[in-house]
Amino acid sequence: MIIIGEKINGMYKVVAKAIQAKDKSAIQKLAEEQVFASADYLDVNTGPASANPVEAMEWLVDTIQEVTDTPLCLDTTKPEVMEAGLKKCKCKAMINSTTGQEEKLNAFLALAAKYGAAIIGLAMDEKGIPQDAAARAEIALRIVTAAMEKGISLDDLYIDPLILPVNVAQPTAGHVLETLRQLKVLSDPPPKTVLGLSNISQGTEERELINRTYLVMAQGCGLDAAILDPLDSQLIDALITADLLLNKNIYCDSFLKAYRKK
Ligand code: THG
Repeated sequence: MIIIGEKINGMYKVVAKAIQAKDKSAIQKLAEEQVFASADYLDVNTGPASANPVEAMEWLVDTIQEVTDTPLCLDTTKPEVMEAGLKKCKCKAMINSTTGQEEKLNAFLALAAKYGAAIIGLAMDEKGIPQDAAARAEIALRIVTAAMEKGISLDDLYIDPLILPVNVAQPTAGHVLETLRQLKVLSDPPPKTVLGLSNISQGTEERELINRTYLVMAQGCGLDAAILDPLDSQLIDALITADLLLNKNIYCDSFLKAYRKK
């Protein structure tokens, strides 16, 4: 499982404040903690309130790269903010994200090709987020085809079926699992899959339990990567255990210790 640390997101008050105050140490601490806790990538999102998102993205990328060479997953809907971040990245980045909407898809796929970046494609388009698994898979197929036309390797493409909070969109949890299963038989090899796990528990009670339970269910359906909170150690232990039970890692008595990446 590829772990993308979610904590450097202006959605969090500490991060929004740090961006505003240009407080490097607050961001660098979050970067180092997540890397220590097994993150393979760090998500970088300036947040909804950022007054100058281009400047904020550049500052975040520079600030993080001062303390780690862990690859970054640049999380913005704006092509100009994405390109500003990509220009600064020293490692191969991940673009988070495009949708199936044609204009957007073309703009972001062009950036992926130009900068040699991986890219996440959300299973939504100009009509919004689809109701069922079949409609999600159809948009995913459109994104896969467009990426291949642009010469982007399937290996660099991650499809996100888009999970929503269980307290407002309960049937989505099942639709997303079904989409993950369908994507696995779309092609051989199939495109990779990713989820923004914490979405599922926004505004609910027992957030950590919901995140942890859903993650292992999604792993059972073939999920390849997740944007999640790596500082939740019980979540990481569940992830490692699910990978073991899926025969992705070999059992040894100290499997938790052995498969924690740090
Ligand atoms: N897919 C993709 N990218 C994504 C998402 C996705 N990026 C953003 C998001 N969804 C994943 N990241 C988060 C980060 C934080 C939270 C949820 C998802 C979160 N934040 C607290 C909250 O809203 O309750 C903030 C609490 C605070 O202010 O401290 O839950 O789906 N490709």
